[in-house]
Amino acid sequence: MIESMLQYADPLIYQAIRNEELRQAQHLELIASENWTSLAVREAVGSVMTDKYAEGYPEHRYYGGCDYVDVVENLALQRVQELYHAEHANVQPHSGASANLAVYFTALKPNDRILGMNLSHGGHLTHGSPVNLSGQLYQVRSYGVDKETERIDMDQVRDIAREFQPQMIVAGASAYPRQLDFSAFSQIAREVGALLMVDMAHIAGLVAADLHPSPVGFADFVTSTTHKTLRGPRGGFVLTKNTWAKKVDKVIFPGLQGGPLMHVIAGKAVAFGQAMTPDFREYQKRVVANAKRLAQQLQSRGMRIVSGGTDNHLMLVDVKFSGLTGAEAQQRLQAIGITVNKNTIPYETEKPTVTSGIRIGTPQVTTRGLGLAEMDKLAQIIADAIWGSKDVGALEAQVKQLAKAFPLPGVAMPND
Ligand code: DSN
Repeated sequence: MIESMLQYADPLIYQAIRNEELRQAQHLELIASENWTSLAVREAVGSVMTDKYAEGYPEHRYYGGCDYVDVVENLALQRVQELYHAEHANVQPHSGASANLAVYFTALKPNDRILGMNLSHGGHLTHGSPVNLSGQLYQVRSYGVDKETERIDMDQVRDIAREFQPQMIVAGASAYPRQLDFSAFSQIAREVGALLMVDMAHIAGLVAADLHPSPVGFADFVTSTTHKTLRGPRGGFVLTKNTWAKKVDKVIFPGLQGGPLMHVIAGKAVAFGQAMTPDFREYQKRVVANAKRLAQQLQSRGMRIVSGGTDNHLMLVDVKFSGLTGAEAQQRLQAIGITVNKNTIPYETEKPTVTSGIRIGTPQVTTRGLGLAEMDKLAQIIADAIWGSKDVGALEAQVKQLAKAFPLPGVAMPND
């Protein structure tokens, strides 16, 4: 029994996984935080490394038999440090949220003050939202984007920081289409005596490819996930200077986590290795070029793009003018085979479950090979769906055709 393949051992789970694979292959996935991992990454994640307990760190484990997991974790550490020119790394955080919590627990005391980006302006739950532990353990103030430019107003950040005197400033976003000025954040942090944490989860791939300025060197702590633009397995990591190394390692284990997910760390190591290649840099260039083109084309079809465009892999589309809410637009696109998520826009007037916008990202469709010509096509399909100006069946057929022309690597498709 234990050696039988999933298909026979558990047909229900097998079928659900197969259905998900086909869903991803037959639809166009435009969720900005998703991607399509390489077969090599998935092979590592699906390997025997999942069976091994390895509490501790390489060469200092609480269990025997750790020779090969040590090889894997050491390679992951060397690679991520080289990739981002970091003094110290920890690749054990199970997620970006755990990585952020680890930094807070490393550098702050309960009731300390943190200044992070407003969630509804593009920030993240773990940057001080009241529904997250970060908003419950610490006093929080937030900065946002300017009403006119819809870009972060660094003067506002400085003013709030001077008044609030935070112990930590958090930079980084999950729905911000513009470049982040880490140098300015770091100057403000120094001026008010705060530490700077940059959560680069969304842009980690762009930073690795030198297409976005790196926070390393400006920030005391850099956190990230591995599965967004970076195209690795689902997980997190922390980068820091040597001065914080011991403390952050201790907070992650034994402070917050138990046994590291060695299979995921193996996948991270593979992804970090892939991110060092010229191919990866070319891929990231295409991700950004595709996002810019899609944003321009949507604009030319009457859509309002928050801040007027994008510098990175994502854009926010304000769908209010079409008479739809974000939730309705998401639903309408879903019906024709395009997956996006509803998203608040700056100065949002709707509930987070409704919203006035959708967030669109190009990492996954770029991995499957869509280029500028396809962005033009996609913009036409999305705009027609949102304006309700074309037959749903016809739009669905166009999406199917695009998806078929750009198969996901390694997916066996059923015969038509
Ligand atoms: N859920 C992620 C995103 O979609 O951006 C952030 O954690």
